[in-house]
Amino acid sequence: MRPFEDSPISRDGKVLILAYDHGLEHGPVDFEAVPETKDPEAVWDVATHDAVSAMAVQKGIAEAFYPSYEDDVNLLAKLNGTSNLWMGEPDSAVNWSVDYAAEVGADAVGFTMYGGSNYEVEMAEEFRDAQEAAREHDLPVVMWSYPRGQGLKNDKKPDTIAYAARQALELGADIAKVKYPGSSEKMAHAVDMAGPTEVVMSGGSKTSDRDFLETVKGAIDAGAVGLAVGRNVWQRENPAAFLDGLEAVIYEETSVEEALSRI
Ligand code: FBP
Repeated sequence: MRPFEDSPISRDGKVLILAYDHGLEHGPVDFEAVPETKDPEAVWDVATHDAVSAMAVQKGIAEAFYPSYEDDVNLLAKLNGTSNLWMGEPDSAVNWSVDYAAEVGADAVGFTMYGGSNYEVEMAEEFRDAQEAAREHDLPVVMWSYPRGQGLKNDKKPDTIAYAARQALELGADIAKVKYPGSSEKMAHAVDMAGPTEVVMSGGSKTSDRDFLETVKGAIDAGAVGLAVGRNVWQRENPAAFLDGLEAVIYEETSVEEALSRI
């Protein structure tokens, strides 16, 4: 395993993963705010922004578009994913193998883990196979660590999020992507529980420029190395301008006021 700072998806030890898999996870409804973003070709250009250290996509989008962007964008192959049409207990189909992702040019792999789901055991076993194959290819592993399922009434409880961060460490992820538990102090507890596994904040549904930047700043101040974000970039009229603001908060650790002035 490479030290995190040498990982292809780290920029000076920080990370901004731009996620473009919401068309699968949530469906076309997510494109309604800014319809141009339904076109994958248009969004790859946004991913060439300096702030973006990796673009997370599913197999079909990678196969169709990554050959044209491999010199300019780091590919994070999101290995599993499920549509919002699935009504069962949380689960996520493994849609491509690590070997195939590496062939397509992946610089890292991502995997959703629903701790607490009735399918947790099967998902952990699938994660084991993916994590060990990723080690063979020297690819960093990002776990979307989302406790979710019939036994969990509140997946944003600070203790639940700290547990999610810990689960990512124990199962061998290099980076844990967790929800923001509501304050910088509570996020710091999750970062603490993750030990050597780095933590990034999960974006979530769209909020105002200021609210989102304040949340990201809270995560960075807590020791998170960055952010994995989809809707809070794609559902803005000018995604590149908002990335300027995120770049300031994440990489330069500026104030929110300063970041807002760059948008
Ligand atoms: P968002 O910032 O829009 O939440 O997207 C980031 C992401 O990780 C995507 O990869 C994925 O589509 C989404 O979160 C899934 O999260 P959830 O199931 O909570 O909506």
